Amino acid sequence: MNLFVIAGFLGSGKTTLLLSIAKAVSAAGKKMVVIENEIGDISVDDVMLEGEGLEVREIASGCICCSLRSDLINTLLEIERDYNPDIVILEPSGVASPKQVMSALVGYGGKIEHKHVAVIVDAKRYQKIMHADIPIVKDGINSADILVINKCDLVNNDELEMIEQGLKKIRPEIKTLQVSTHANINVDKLINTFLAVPDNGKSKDKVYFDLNKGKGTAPIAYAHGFDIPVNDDFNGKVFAEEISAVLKEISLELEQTGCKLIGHIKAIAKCSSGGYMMFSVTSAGQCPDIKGRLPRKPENLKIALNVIVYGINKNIVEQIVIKCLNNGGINNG
Ligand SMILES: Nc1nc2c(ncn2[C@@H]2O[C@H](COP(=O)(O)OP(=O)(O)OP(=O)(O)O)[C@@H](O)[C@H]2O)c(=O)[nH]1
Ligand SMILES: [Mg+2]
Repeated sequence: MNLFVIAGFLGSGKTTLLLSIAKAVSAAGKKMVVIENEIGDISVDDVMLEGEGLEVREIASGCICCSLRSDLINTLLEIERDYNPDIVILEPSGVASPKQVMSALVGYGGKIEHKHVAVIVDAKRYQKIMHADIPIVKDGINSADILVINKCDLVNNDELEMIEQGLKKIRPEIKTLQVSTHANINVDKLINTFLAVPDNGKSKDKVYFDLNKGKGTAPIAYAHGFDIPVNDDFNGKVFAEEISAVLKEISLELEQTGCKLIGHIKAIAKCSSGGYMMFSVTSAGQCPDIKGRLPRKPENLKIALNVIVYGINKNIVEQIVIKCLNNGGINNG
């Protein structure tokens, strides 16, 4: 069994990239399982990946790098016993320390031939995220086997050069790869790198990450799940516009109320008979990226909304979410 970890800060593009890689790996005839560990009480990513036909194991809300170490080990043992896949792809939550995730596997009783950690760097938000000085971001850069500079389609060459230089200051020897999942730039190279890089033994490192370091910069995760009544005159386009307007409003209000950094605001609408629509916002005032499709006349719609932000009180996040949903005319039960 080979373990590939796709780590990186909130909203850097892990799941989007994972989906492209997973499809290619499956198409190459390899047996593969995806493990998702998402921050927040409601998962969004696994709903989306399952909607794309993938087999996903979810590890309950909480972070696999600290409190859920045994869950990770047990899940892997179970997967090895029941499926024995060629490849396991693990997406730790965007606030997990990749170093701790790998350290959590020390003493794993099963057989992992090859481990490889790709850390995704968000090119568009590079400066903002680095300035926020969140310990796990630097920790991620330090523990990567490869740094994937994603969202290249959103920045120019000068910005890319500046990011490369910034990363090389921290890890002079590190391999970097400039990627755009949306524009399909270098995703194939990443897939090849994934399959080719040998285990460098990093997982045998001792844990030295200081948990207390992150105290001042802990994220707030607020989750909200509800059903939406669907009428005969349901219109998917109007629905998408309404949800988009609400999410944009939430991001703006959060910023105006002093939120230090938007990690990821994401929502998924799912219909029980199949089909989903996912919305994602990673900066204030951004029109959400939308992925997926709903049936023309869904018989029901379940919404899961996850807001992960820094530097703001959870009650205020809740108030803002409820207010914006109400203002947007979204009946949130
Ligand atoms: N422009 C652009 N956007 C991208 C690219 N890759 C991902 N995104 C967008 O970035 C946002 C976050 O993507 P996700 O794949 O959900 O990020 P993630 O790292 O899995 O997020 P979390 O699991 O919440 O930490 C989405 O709106 C994606 O559409 C890219 O190459 N270019
Ligand atoms: Mg994700």
